[in-house]
Amino acid sequence: MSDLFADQEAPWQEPLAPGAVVLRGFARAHADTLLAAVQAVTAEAPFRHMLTPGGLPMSVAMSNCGALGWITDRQGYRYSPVDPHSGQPWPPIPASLLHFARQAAAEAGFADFTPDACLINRYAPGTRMSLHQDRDERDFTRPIVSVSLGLPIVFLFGGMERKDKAARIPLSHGDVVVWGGPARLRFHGVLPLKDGHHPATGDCRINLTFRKAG
Ligand code: MD3
Ligand code: FE
Repeated sequence: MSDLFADQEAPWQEPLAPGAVVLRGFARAHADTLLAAVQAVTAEAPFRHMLTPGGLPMSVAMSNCGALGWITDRQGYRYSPVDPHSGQPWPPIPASLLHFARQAAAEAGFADFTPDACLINRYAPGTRMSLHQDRDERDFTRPIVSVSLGLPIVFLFGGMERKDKAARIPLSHGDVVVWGGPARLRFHGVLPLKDGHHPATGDCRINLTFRKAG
């Protein structure tokens, strides 16, 4: 962190690119509430390592809440109203999470954001996510709101093509990023999580992404 910002109070906005803004620390004051909601959801729909279409388990452990959940298996990537682990609908998005995501989107200039899907990613040390686009949602005019909790990570923010050079953006506990407009389909990923301990999450990082999928 630059000394220039050492006396700046969270939250503050850091534009990344047209359509993309980091709300530094926006979730910090709500972290315990958000993590309690994650705990409640994952008691019903446990974290699991889904299989990629190629048959390899993802290194990220995932769960979902909402009317739709993002899944992958040998059949491919898609949204499903049912948790394949239980055969039951995903747990609903807790009101506290829904309210938080709506506030964050509004802060970034996207009024009336009502997500119907919240993907919950858990990173253990060594876990990474390679460059990809999020394009399984129906309407790319809706933003995605992402929330980082626990251990910090380096986020890769690429361009519209896989080969485009990716910027490295450090994301830490309480940071929220809103991706909309022309940033919505940019390639992105994260570098491997480094070992560490965080008071809020222990030895992992939790990322929430709120989406309007259907
Ligand atoms: C930029 N998750 O779940 S969140 C994902 O940290 C995903 O768990 C990462 O990429 C994570 O799909 C990154 C930030 C993010 C999410 C969606 C985006 C960045 C995005 C969609 C378009 C552009
Ligand atoms: Fe993504």
